[in-house]
Amino acid sequence: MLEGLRQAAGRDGAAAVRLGDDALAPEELLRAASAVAGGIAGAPAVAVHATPTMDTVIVVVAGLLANVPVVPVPPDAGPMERDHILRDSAPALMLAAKGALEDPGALGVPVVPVDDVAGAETSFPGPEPGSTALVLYTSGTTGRPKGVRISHGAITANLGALAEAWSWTEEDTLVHGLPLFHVHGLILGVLGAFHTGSALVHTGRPSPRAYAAAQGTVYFGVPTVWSRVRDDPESARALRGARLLVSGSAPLRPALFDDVRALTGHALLNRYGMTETLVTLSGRAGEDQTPGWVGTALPGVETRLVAEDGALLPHNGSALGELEVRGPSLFSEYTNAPEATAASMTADGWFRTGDLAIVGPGGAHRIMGRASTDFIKTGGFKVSAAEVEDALLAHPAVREAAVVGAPDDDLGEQIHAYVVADAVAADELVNFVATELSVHKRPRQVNFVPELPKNRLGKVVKGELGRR
Ligand code: MLC
Ligand code: AMP
Repeated sequence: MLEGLRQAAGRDGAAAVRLGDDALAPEELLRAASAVAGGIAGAPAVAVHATPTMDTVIVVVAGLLANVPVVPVPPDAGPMERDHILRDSAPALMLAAKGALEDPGALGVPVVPVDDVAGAETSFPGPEPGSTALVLYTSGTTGRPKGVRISHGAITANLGALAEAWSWTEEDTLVHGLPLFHVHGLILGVLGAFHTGSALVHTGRPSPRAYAAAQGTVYFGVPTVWSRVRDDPESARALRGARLLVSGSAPLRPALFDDVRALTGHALLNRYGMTETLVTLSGRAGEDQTPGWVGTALPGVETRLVAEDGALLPHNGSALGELEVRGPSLFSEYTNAPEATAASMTADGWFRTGDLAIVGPGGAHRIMGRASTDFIKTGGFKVSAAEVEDALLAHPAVREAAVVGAPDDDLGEQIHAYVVADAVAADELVNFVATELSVHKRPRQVNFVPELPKNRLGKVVKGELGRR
């Protein structure tokens, strides 16, 4: 998976890997990473405080070299979320830039500055394809995020398929500013560049101006990023010289697709993925992109539609069912949750995505919604309603809480909370969640209600929230 980076290191004039204001030549990055690899070799896992910086990239590459699973921890994760991740993944240590963490002693894991772990450069045998490369945390329908173990083989297979689908080569310069603790920004957005050998410019944050200034050939964004590019026409027009603009991680509205095409001259290529499956469906570079659709299965991927009674549905462009996928890029298991792993898959290896889809006779897929209202996609981040409800309930003034996703032009969905509470300001609850969990999990609106609508079994009827 680091083939492209290794080849770039041997090439005269290969572009530096850029993260914000930091740049390292490919050979310098490999040298720094193999020194860290020497220091972490043999650890069962290491965590990294996953800021969008070169340090994070060095630690991830070091883990790949030393065959040590890396657990990227969202840098803004508050105590409730971070403690869960660290307890669940049990890393030997957490690597972080010097001074990056306020109270490292409180974490229950030794925190070591990335510079201090560097040992002698060491060379390692290649990893077994089935061994875990990364453990990424993703929100499920239940309270706490689940650790998704992703193997070296799954990543390599997916990046190979994407390179083919997107004609992605060492001639490209990939630009994005997505977080380095999820599939999109880290696996596609960093390891994808290292697999293909393309140059990489990470803009720190995905701002339209930074995208415009970067002069790349391939750009990645979640729909919220593209909606902000659309709202900054000058920056949007600067992307006309690019080769490919890719959208993923959340539904892309046809109106946004049209607006971006009018400004940039590019039809956004949509692709569909999940932390547990990596990217499974995608448009192809050089072919027509159909707004509202997410493309066809990548090489090696199979899909099927399943009705509520378990019957298989036809791919006729109208039958709607749950999408199941199978292929080489599926995750290995959830950490410490064999029941959840078993429930997510059929005995013959089909993963239940929880997304509702239709499939056209030519194999094009359209995502129509999802089977559960228990999670929210906001700005491309998946957020468990239950996790936010638990955080709200941890506030002493809150007696009951229910959280839903409300449609929003910019974020796709916004987190709205309905709470039964003693006197407390909405802002205080928003800040409480932003501090205990990650900032993007905070409610954007808090509605105080005298009671929550419930059915006869006492379960909150979320469909009735907001209607009263
Ligand atoms: C605001 N801020 C607060 C706050 N309110 N901080 C603390 N407490 C509060 N109450 C601060 C934040 O810290 C941040 O500061 C700033 O306000 C903006 O935060 P935000 O408003 O939450 O961010 P926003 O602008 O809405 O973010 C939009 C976005 C982001 C597009 C940049 O949503 C994003 O990065 N999305 C990408 C998600 C992603 O990568 N998903 C892929 C999942 S993988 P500061 O200083 O930081 O600016 C997957 C699989 C697949 O789905 O197929 O890809
Ligand atoms: P995550 O767990 O963060 O990996 O989110 C995966 C979910 O994001 C999928 O199950 C879908 O609901 C959604 N998703 C990802 N890509 C797309 C896309 N291109 N269009 C619509 N939804 C998407």
